[in-house]
Amino acid sequence: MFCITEAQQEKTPVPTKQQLAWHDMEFYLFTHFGPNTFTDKEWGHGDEPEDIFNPTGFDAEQWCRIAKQAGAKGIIITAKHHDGFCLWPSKYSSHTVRESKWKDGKGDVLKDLSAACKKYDLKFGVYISPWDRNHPDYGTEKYNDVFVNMMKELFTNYGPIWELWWDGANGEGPNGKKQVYDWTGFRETVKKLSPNTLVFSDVGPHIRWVGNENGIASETNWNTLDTAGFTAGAGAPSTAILNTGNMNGEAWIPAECDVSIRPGWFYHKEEDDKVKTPEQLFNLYLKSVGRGANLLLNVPPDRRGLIHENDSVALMAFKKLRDESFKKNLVRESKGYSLVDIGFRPAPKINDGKISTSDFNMPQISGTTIFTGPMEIRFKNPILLNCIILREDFSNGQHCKSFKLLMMDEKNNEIKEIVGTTIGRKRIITFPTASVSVIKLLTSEKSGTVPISEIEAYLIDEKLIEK
Ligand code: FUL
Repeated sequence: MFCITEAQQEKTPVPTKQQLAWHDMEFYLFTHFGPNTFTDKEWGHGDEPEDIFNPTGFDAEQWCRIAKQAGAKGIIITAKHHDGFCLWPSKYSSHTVRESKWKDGKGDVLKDLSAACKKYDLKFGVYISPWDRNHPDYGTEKYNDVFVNMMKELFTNYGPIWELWWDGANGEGPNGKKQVYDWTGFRETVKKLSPNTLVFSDVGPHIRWVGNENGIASETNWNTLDTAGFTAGAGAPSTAILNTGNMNGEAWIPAECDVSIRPGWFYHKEEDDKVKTPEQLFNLYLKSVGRGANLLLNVPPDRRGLIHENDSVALMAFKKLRDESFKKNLVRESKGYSLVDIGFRPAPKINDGKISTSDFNMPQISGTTIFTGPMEIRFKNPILLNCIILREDFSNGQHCKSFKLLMMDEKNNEIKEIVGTTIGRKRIITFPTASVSVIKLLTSEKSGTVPISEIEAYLIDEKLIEK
C-alpha cells in the first residue's frame, strides 16, 4: 500500500478563502472605457485633450443591469489605461474626468459604477495600468508614490474593490523614460489597505494571466505556479507556462481568461457587426470555465457611455445557451457507486449538487500515473448525453493529474473512452451524442487523493459541440 508522506501534503498549495470565493465567480465583465472610446485608438498616447472624453448618455446602471441579466458576477473597469486618463478625479493627476467637459468636470465614472455594482449585487473590480503615457513623473521615483496614492484613493473612496488588475503592458512615458516599478511597495499597499482584494497580474500574486487574450485556458490547467525570479510587470514565465500553470508550482495562482466580445478592447463603431456570436461565446465558456479557469469578458461601452445593443443581444443569447444547456443534470436521478477493494459501495455525494461534498474514496496511490477507481454513475435506463462535467474539491489542493471516462451501453460494452488531464474546479467535456447506461471515471493523482465532488451529465444542442 502506498501512502502520502506529511512532507508531500505540506507542500501542496491551497487556495485562500478569498481565492475560493473568486473561483466561484466563474464569469464577469471587463469594461474598457476612456479617451480611446472617442479617438478610436487602442493605446492612447496620453496627449489626448481631456475634453475628448464626453459620453452623451453615460449610465453605469445600464451596464450593471446587462451584466446581471447575462449572469456575470461582477465588472472590472479600466480606471486608468496606458494613456494615463483617470476615470475618477484623482488628486495625483491633471489628466482626469475633472479636466473634461463631461458633466462640467463633476462626473466620476468610478463613483457611479461602484454604487451601481452595489445596487445590483455585482462585485466591483478596477484595472489600473502601471504604464502611464501622460504622467509627468513617469520614469522617476516619484511616480511610484503617485501610483500608490492613486490606489489609496481607489480603496478609500470606491471600495470594497474585489479584484485589482495590473496590466502587464509596459513602455515609455511622456519623457521617453521607462519606469522602475516598486512592486513590493505596490503589493504592500494593497495588503495593508484592502487585504481581501485579489490582485491580478501576469504572475499574480493571487490571479494569473492565462497567457493569451483569446479567452482560452489549456486543457491541462494547474491552479499552481512557480513565480520565483518573476514579479508583476517585470518578466513572467512563458505564455505556454502561464497557460498551463505548473503541476508542482509553489503558489496557488489560478488563471483568468480575458477576451473581448469585439475585435478591439475599446469600442469602435466599425466593429458593431463584429460582435462575437452567442455560439462563439459559449465555445469560449467551454474553453475557459470548462477548463477550470474564470472568464473575464470585455464588453466596451460606446460613445454614449452605454453597452451597445448588439453586445447586449449577444450576451442575453449567450446566457440562454448556458441556461438551456445546463438546466437538466441527467445524473440527478441515477445512482453513484465507487469501487472499494473488490466491491462497489454507494457514493451518493457525487451527484448531490454540492461542490464541497465528495465521497473521497478514489483510492490513494500517491504520485502514480496508474488510473484508480472507478467511480460510476449507473442509469436505470440508457440515456442520451453529449456533455459531462467533472468537479474536484480543491480546498485542500489540486490533485487530479489525469482522468479517464468510460461509457458503457446497456450490455456493459464500452462505447466511448475519453482521456484528459486536470479537472480542477470544473472540467466540461463534450462529445458526439451517445446512448449511455454507465459512466465510469478513473483518475490518477499528483499526490494524495482526488476528491471528486461532482459528476454531471447533460444533453446539449449538438450545434454547440466542436467536432
Ligand atoms: C493589454 C493592454 O495593452 C490592452 O490594451 C488591454 O487593456 C488588455 C486587457 O491588456 O495588456
